[in-house]
Amino acid sequence: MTVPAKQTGLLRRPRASTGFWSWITTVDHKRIGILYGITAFAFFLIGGVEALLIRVQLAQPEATLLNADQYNQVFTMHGITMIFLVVMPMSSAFFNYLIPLMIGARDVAFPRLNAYSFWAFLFGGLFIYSSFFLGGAPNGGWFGYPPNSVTDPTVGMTFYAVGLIITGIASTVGAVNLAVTVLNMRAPGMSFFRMPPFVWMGLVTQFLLVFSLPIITVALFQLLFDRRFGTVFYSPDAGGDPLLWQHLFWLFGHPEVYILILPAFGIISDILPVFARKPLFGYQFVVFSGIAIGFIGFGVWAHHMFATGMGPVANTAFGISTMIIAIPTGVKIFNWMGTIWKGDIRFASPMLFALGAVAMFVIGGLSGVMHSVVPADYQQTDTYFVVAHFHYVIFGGSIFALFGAMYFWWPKVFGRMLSERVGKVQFWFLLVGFNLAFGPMHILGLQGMSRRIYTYAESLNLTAWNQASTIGAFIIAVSVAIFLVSAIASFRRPKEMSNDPWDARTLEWSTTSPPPEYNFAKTPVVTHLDDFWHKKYVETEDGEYVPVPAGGAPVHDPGHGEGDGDDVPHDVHLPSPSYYPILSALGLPVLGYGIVFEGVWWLAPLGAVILIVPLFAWALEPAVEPSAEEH
Ligand code: HEM
Ligand SMILES: [Cu+2]
Repeated sequence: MTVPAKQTGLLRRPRASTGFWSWITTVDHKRIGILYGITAFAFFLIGGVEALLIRVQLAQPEATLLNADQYNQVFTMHGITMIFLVVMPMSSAFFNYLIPLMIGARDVAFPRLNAYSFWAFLFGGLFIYSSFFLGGAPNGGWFGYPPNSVTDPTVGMTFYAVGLIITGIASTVGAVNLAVTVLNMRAPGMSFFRMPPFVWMGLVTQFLLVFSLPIITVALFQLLFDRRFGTVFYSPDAGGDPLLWQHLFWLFGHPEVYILILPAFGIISDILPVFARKPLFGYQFVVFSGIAIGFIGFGVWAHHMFATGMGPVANTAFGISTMIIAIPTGVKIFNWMGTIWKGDIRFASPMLFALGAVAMFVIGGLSGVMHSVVPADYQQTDTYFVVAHFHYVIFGGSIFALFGAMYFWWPKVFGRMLSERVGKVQFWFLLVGFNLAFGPMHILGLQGMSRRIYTYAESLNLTAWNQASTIGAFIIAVSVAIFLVSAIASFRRPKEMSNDPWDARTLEWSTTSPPPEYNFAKTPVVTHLDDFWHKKYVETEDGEYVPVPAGGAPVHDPGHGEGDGDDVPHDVHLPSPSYYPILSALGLPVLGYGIVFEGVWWLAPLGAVILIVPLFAWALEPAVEPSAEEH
């Protein structure tokens, strides 16, 4: 049906509901989630190639694949990519797709803002990567320590400052949007303590983002001003202080670590109960320990700075606060163990990856507690021991869990399964490759191999373990390739997945796979934690749960909105697609180039116009087409 022309914006309103333009202009949280996922996965492949370059360079002494300068760019871009362009947006992909479904909502609170955060993230990432072709990529490490990050004469670190400000804008508006969605859009009966753990951890993550990103943004502006406009915030010879950067950076950077890991905690807490066929053990503890981690995470930043000469009092205080944060983390691990304890466990792929994430995270967590012992950290800091530690945490914890999430929710998102057989093969390749790649780095670190060194002398006896590590990295690459092939192959299968292939517990499994555009034909009414599961199983007199109806077939509950074609409700008004989010986001990199390069300064005001004019048009454009009847 066509929409009568009541044009209020500057452009004719987009109409396409399929094809390329429908994806460009979409404001549907599910499509935005898919866009986030595909983009983050593409960056994961790029970051992975960079990792392989690093590992080939380090596989033998005196290697010459990369020179020192290229090596600096590659490891810096690898770190930036994995943190800001892979793990964060991959988590956003799942939050965007799942949070509205899990809380029984039709969309996020601000659908166009949601599209804006995706495009700003994509353009920010492309902007940073364009530096490779425009004078050199950032080369000062993902944490950009001054004075090097200020004095380096190439444009790389200017790209770093501007690019991270852009992706920071994307994350901030995305976080506000998702937080408001959870706080305001829950279905009737979905009280806070009936929310799935993934939603809870999502909420804590959004708060961490909202409170920590402004700090790094200020720090990045100061770095940018130092580099481009001659201020001296971080220049010691002119009265500035490089340690100021370290404090501001880690005041953001440590909470950031939890921004990377809390989504994984949520994923694990949702997957384990389904495959252990038991409710999550100690749900309230999982929630409160997540909140506690969020709070304490802001009080431990200086454990990244023990060796900077803060003095014994500060070192001790931050050492102790760091040990304390291990407590709520340990609580979670016990909850997970309690959940699988005596469970009726199915070792399906999502379960394998979730268990792998827990195991690897425990190893990374233990070496993290070792770092909180100040004298030990003096020895370990800036060696490969640290590199081993953080890969066990963010690769072991986050990436394993995110793969688990992909296997778990794939049938919901695409209506098709990923092959279980291939999934298990992929899991074992990842587990073996991962441990071979990063396990030896503990030893290399203790042998004194320094971090970020681009080559080493044969006489140091570091070669064997480095070779093992490189072989491990290639096994990881094989695992990722297996996933990619399996993902593509899944689209060869017919789209015929049932609503609830895993016998799961949360609301998203009550609607069709994939869900209709409006998610639920009728807004679900929630009466329990794990409400969907309680609709499938009833308690007998002796406290056992048995399926309704006998035989275990999932109940057909029309109340939860099976969207089979013509029962499409006519009173559901969904926000219409819009050009303005992508247009306005496009202004950000244009403005950025004008700031990075003096020669094209005029791009700055032009970018500002591209940024602002569509915002006004957006504000004047009604969110829902007044006469839309198509839905
Ligand atoms: C095939 C998998 C991977 C391999 C072989 C690998 C290897 C490495 C190596 C050798 C370094 C250089 C360490 C240094 O000199 O400081 C490094 C840095 C880093 N990696 Fe990875 N990595 C992999 C995957 C990941 C993933 C999945 C993440 C995050 C989720 C990640 C995050 C980082 C970070 C943050 C840095 C620090 C960069 C910097 O210091 O600027 N890596 N990686
Ligand atoms: Cu930290």
